[in-house]
Amino acid sequence: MNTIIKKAGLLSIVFLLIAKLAVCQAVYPYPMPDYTPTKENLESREMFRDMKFGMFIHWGIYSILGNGEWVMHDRGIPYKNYSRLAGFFNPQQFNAKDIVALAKAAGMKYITITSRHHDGFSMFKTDATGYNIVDATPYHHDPLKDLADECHKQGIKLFFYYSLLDWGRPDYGFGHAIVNGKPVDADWDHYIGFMKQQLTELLTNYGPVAGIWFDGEWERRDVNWHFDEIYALIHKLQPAAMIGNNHHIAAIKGEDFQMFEKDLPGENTTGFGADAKISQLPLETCETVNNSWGFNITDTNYKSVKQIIHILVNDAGRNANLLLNIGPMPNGRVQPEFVDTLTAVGNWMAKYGESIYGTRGAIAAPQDWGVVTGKNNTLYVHILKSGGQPYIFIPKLKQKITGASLFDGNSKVRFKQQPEGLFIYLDNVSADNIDTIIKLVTS
Ligand code: FHN
Repeated sequence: MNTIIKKAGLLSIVFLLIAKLAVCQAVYPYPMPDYTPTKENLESREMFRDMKFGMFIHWGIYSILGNGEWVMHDRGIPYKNYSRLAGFFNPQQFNAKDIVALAKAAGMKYITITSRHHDGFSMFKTDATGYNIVDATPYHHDPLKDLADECHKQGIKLFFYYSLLDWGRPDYGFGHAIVNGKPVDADWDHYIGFMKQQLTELLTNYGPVAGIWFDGEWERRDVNWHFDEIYALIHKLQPAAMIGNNHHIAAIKGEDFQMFEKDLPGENTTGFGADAKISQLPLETCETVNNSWGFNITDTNYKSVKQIIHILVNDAGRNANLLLNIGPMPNGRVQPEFVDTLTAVGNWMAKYGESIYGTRGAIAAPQDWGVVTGKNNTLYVHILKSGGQPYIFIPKLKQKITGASLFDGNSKVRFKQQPEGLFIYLDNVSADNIDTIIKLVTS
């Protein structure tokens, strides 16, 4: 009898584990790579978690129109007319050294740049199409090469954003009906081959690439994207490179990180996150400084420095990175409003980065007042908002706390630990307008 109960118990544990895995990993109807992450890849994942803060760059010929990267689609500009923009794209003032220096000044550790967005224009030298910055513009130069060289020189990791969706290529067949997993009157197999050629170039010609950031899968859910071949190709060309796919669903086998667009992990303010169950992979939120990804000349809806720091801290507390976007202008420079904000965030990071970089979150559930991060035997309590009480409470803290002090000035802070959690008393704590950080020592 006992053995039967034990067996039943064991079976239900196995069942629960399978169910839990299923919740975190999306079931994809097409073949997926039989992928076991390599040692290099696992190291990249930890390094990614340590970095915490990156720069997203949306830049393309659309910047000329100053109305974001969706301008071709939103204004219904035919591909033929839109492609004329290439003829006058000449970003003489693009300076990779300055951009990388700006990222560093902001405290960012990596850059993710659009190599090709949904408009289909390749911002790098490619033999797969003439519709690229070297062959189709008067600039005749590859800015991604400059950026890669500069990133390698200045110790910044580089990821390439790559759009799966293409609004213009006939082989993609945008807007065509999908029958038997392929768009009709298009050449889907050719399109897959085209992407493989471009990804091979990106992972061969630019030195070590930290990862590929896919986007656009959501445009057609019912085709075979050949992720089994595409992901295997990337992992074969650069085993340390990480793969993320902004498909807004749970991670799929072969992916190495999971991103959340304009939401903290687990939130769904955008409507994208309904099916995006949080995986065990490294996590990332991508956000804009104003409301636009690509350069937008009328969007002055700038987030404050405090708002951005709060997103960054809230992400860290949830074990996620922040990838903060800038959309350079058509001349290649970054607008001064972004430079100011990034520099101010960088000043904060220079002072308080210890409580962010290299930490892990999800130590305690996020609270109304803020979050907890931690590394080694220190926990950092980030009080972002006053709860109106002379104390804060961290429920169910597993670690035994032996000391508490204010990050600024190191003065001792009173606390009381009991089975339900930890009380931290704020009577002698002068609140910081952005983030009051209390350091806890664990035994
Ligand atoms: O459509 C894109 C959009 O232009 C932008 O690139 C963002 C960045 O996360 N992603 C897509 C929408 O999910």
